[in-house]
Amino acid sequence: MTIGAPTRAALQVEDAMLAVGMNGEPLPVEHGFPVRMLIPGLYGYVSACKWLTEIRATTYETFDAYWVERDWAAEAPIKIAARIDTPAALRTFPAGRRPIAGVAWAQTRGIARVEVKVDDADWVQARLSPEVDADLWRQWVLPFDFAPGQHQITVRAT
Ligand SMILES: Nc1nc2c(c(=O)[nH]1)N[C@H]1C(S)=C(S)[C@@H](COP(=O)(O)O)O[C@H]1N2
Ligand SMILES: [Mo]
Repeated sequence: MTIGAPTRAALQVEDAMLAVGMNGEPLPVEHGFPVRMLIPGLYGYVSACKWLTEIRATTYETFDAYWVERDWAAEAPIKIAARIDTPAALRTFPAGRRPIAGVAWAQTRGIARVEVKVDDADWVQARLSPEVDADLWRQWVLPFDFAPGQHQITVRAT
């Protein structure tokens, strides 16, 4: 495996690191023991090489990493995203009040707002957990009174 990251991201992104531990313990093998790279804000295939053996300073013109050879983008900043975790898709549950909830993330930028739309109703702002760090997921929740029937839930984050 070869994984190529921009030098400026490795040097300038706050918390870009070569990681040797996780949760106070040596890195687990499946997460890259003995050492891996980690750059917040970039997808794993362009930033997070595990089981590191070598770092080479080169250029995008002279070297294509593994996935770039397979036509993936050479540079890939993580896109803002939000996810609905509950209710799960296609589940059946009693009508009435229950939380719609999930997580949202936009590494290095942070989440300002999460809104939820049920069926054809207007967007409603969800409650957000406190921001611990712009690089971390935010949980969001919106209690909702479900009428009987089938519903379509959409989420968007800013
Ligand atoms: N050596 C090596 N490192 C790798 C990969 C790999 O296939 N081989 N996959 C990358 C991708 S695409 C991701 S998303 C992350 C996933 O590992 P993690 O869950 O430990 O972050 O590892 C990255 N580092
Ligand atoms: Mo990935």
